[in-house]
Amino acid sequence: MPTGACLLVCLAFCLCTAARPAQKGASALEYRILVRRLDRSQTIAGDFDHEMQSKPSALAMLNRTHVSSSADVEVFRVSNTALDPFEACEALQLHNADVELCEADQRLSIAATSASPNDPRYSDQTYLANISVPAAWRTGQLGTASVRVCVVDTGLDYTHPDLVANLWNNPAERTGPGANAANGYQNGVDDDNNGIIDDLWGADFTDGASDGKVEDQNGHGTAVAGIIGAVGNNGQGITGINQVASIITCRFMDSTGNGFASDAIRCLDYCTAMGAHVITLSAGGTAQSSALQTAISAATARGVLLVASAGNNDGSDDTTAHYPASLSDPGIIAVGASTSNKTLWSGSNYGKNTVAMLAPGVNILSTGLGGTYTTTSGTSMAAPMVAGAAALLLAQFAQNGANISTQAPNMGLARQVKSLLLANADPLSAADAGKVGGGFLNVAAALAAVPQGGSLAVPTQAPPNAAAFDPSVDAADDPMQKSDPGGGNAELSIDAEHSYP
Ligand SMILES: [Ca+2]
Ligand SMILES: [Ca+2]
Ligand SMILES: [Ca+2]
Repeated sequence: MPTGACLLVCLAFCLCTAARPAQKGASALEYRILVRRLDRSQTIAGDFDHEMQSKPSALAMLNRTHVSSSADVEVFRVSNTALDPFEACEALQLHNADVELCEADQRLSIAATSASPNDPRYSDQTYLANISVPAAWRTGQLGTASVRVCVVDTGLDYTHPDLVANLWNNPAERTGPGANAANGYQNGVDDDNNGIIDDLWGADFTDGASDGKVEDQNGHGTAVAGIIGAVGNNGQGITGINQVASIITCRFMDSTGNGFASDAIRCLDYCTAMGAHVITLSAGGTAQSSALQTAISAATARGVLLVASAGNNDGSDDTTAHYPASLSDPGIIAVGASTSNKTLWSGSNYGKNTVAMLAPGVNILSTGLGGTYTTTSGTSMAAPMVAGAAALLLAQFAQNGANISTQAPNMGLARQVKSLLLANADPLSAADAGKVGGGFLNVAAALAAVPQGGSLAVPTQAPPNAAAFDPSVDAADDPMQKSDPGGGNAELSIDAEHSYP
């Protein structure tokens, strides 16, 4: 084993197995550094301790977390009592001739979150003010990594610099035997025994796959994720509704934005097993799947809120079903898209019994593939607004003392979140109110209504989706159902209007 590798193992071991022998009065700095070097296949070979002999505490851990594709840098997590990022980089470059660049990851030098985030394109995210997110942030609630949102979609650009810090990282897979920086923490072993090998950021079930290859080949899932939880106040790009988040990804749709219900079902099971509180599914199809309904019911029975897009056919989900938005389940919240004027967007589906509320869905700026940013329209972008709002509310529930565990039957949690979002929505115009069950998303109003002490009152009034679509009415007239190529395995497609590069 090369000296450098030994050192890395030793340093990681020391940190993992024993409390750091803290220096008097010193507490460990936690930060990340970005490194670009000529040959990433090798571990860093320099003697970190050499220059630090005079320091009371050497670099305790140099742990590569991921590689950024757009900037071509590796990201290392550092825990140290003596060195600041500048000194750590100085030492690295002194002893490693191939280190071209080393700098502090920006998050350290700036406050982690702020009610006035410094993200340069925040001013282009006018939809945030539209749904009163800044007012919600001013209460001090900016999101938390202890609430998990699972994005069931086309995958994720998991190296996007404006997403990485807010992505769930499967701890069991990351620390499995032999998982290290050199192999990208992929040891070829299912370390948490959940059936998926090396599911570091989530799972891929596209076309019957069962692996951890969640890379987004479409861009849709990456845009959805950014709305929910792009890293806030990190000096780059945009901010999510949750400036801090924990986003799990589950990929079931391919590069064309299409996938099978059977694969979506496996995603629902996976998200639930991984402890998701909110699942967002910005996709739909017109063919009914009772298996999909069963999987959703299993998730919502544990308190998981499923946020679904209403669809972009300018039609009623009450009369022509759009699954899963039209499914009958009180733990589903189906979202239609509005314009920036809080009116129903002309392309959005609607339905008094099925579509619970509206959120912005036109020209929505979010994260794109390859570390870029992109603008997309459709109910696909409206649904993650509500999912993001739900996550922020759950963060407040937790702060107020509620048990937000989804590990036991806890149906009241999803119902309560849904109820708060609906009860505190802005009223719609008379014309729109005739087409949509609830109002327009108001995050600040809903957040302010989260009860103190964590008491959960199950709403007595039946919300939209309690009755929802009756498939016996017109399923026989549904052309998609008649021609379902999957032999009962319904197909789902993204609900977005965008051509991705
Ligand atoms: Ca696994
Ligand atoms: Ca593994
Ligand atoms: Ca940002």
